[in-house]
Amino acid sequence: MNKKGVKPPLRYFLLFVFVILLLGAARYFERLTVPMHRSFCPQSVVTTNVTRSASSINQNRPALPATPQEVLQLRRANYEQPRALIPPRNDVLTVTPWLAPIVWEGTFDPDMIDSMYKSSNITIATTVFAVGKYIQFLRDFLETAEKYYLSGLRVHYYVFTDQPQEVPRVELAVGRNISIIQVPKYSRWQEISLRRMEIIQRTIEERIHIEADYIFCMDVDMKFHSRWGPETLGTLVGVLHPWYYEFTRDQFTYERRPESAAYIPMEEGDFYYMAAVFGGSVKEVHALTKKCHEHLEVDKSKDLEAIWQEESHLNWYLLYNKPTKVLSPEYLWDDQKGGLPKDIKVKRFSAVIKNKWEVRDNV
Ligand SMILES: [Mn+2]
Repeated sequence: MNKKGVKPPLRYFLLFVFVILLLGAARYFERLTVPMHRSFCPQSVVTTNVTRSASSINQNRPALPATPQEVLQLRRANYEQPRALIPPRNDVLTVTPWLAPIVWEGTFDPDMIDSMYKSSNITIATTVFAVGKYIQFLRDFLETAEKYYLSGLRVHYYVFTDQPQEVPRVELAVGRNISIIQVPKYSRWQEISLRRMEIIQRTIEERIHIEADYIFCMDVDMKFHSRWGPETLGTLVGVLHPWYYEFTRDQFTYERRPESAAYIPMEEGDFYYMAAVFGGSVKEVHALTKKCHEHLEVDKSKDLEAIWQEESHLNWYLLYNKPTKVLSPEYLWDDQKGGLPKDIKVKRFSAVIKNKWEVRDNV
């Protein structure tokens, strides 16, 4: 018997067990610390970034509106593969010569677009003018917008009216709100149209540049009929006029008098855009409304009024400042055109049929 009472083989065995336990413990602590370190660090960096950018969007907005983030992320998802040699539509133009997409049904994946914008944290300002008898269109506009317009995104409506008390109460979805802004009533509808650019410009400077990332300026005598999604968002957005998209440039009703600031010569022009909708980043729409307002003033000082008021100036602007996205007439139809031709697969937004003698104080 050994004095210490432990036989040498057993001592070696215990030493062996001790070493094994030590190695195991080392492994265990390594697993606890190293991978945690690896995964925790980058995550914390990402989290800080997200927090910082989110708070800078909400609180520290620059004095001039910034261009919204154009690169959006899409997590792993199943969707139809885009094929380089198979165009989704071959009956319509889907891209301009300056490479801006023209948005038609069938050219985009609505589910993909929705999931890309779902967590983008953006607000879209939407202006409408409900002045004089045009207030009667506001309820339908808002109710159908709540059904189809940029669903699931934050929308801030700015209703300009001479009768704030007549603005209908429409139930708004979460994340959507409405501001009512009083404007004077003008005697001629052309004057309302002429003043619109100035009022939008001023409201962007006063508050919209803080309150939104994108903006759409819309006519109120309109209704939504189906999806108007974030596929419409872009830096500068124009919409093809439903009555002119088949015409050649010499047939467009551009302003043709060289004395006007809206003048476009016969041999120039891409499309005829309808002023019932224009939009883009707050910064670009600010530049647009400022320039159009300036040109409207220049014309006014010469006692000139462009043939289609602000629409003529909008067309001048979009000819020399190319839109980054063009919306097809699906996004701006006219109910007076009757049934849809075969190139228009869906009516998303349209001008309601109205009796001009009933809604206008002058015809
Ligand atoms: Mn209209």
